[in-house]
Amino acid sequence: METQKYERAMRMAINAAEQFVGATSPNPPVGAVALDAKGKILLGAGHARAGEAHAEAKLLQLAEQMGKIKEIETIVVTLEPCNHQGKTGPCTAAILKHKNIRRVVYGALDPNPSVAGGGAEFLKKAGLEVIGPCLEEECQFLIRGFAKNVLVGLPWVTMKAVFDEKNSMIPPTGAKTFSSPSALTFAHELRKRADAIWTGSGTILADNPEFTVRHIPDHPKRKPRYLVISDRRARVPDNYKKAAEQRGFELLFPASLEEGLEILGKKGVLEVLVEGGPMLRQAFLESGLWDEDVVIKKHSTEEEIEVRFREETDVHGTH
Ligand code: AOF
Ligand code: ZN
Repeated sequence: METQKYERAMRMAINAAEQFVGATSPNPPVGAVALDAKGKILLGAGHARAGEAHAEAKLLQLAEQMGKIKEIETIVVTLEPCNHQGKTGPCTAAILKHKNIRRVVYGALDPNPSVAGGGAEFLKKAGLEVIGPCLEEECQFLIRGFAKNVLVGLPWVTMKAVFDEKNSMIPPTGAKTFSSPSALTFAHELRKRADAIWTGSGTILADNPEFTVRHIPDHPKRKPRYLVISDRRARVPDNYKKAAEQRGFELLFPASLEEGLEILGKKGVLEVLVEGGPMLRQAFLESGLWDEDVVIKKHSTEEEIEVRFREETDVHGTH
């Protein structure tokens, strides 16, 4: 298969995109790699945040700066290049400007209904060789939050829970409760990729959690994350709310799970991380409104991480 030739480059493009998962909302994370005529990888780039250059546009800017633009024959990109004038110009035009670029390999078609199919077709009509999808499942999985948001208007819901050896749930703050630093790092990576954290008043009253990304560097200049609090009895004290806002959160107090998710969807949130106690966890599990469940099981000296997906959830983002 002709796509197989490009899988290594596509993996690099996926890696370039992954760096910015959690920073791009409401845009998808996208990565691109440039190859020369011999198929050698010249450079890669990822889309850093909404309003800034798309992955392909950034790749071309970098190539110009590095004096490599004329060497590019192929662009390998995780998402079909856009063909619309949005916050930035169309990537198709940016690519066509350089006559030495003869081929575009894409990972997944853009699920955005206003963009889908347009870019790949347009480039084909313009005479480029367009190859794809390549590593489609991986590329769709990369943008699962974006796909869910543009198709059903809701964010991807990831639940996180930590259980001890007796199968009882450990408070979501995690600090000091982990035996290995890697589990703590993992927990903060989950936060880093989320645009919102969802918790309950019980957890706040019991643990006074910070919900910040501290054990790894957070995305620089990231816009404020939402902190959604299920607090039907209005028990969360004002000083917690103030402190959370000072830590950079925008607070939301929805009346129900449905309402909260709809608000987040409208705000362009791609992924929300649920970090609450057993009651909130149960409510999400029963509602069928979750997508991914990350369970960390603590043993005496190590942790075991299990990830499962809701059966009806479309992990390939075609919803
Ligand atoms: C790409 N490469 O890196 C991204 C794309 O408002 P704009 O101009 O930033 O456009 C956002 C839309 O463009 C977004 O909804 C998605 O369909 C596509 N994102 N496209 O070719 C990128 N981030
Ligand atoms: Zn674009």
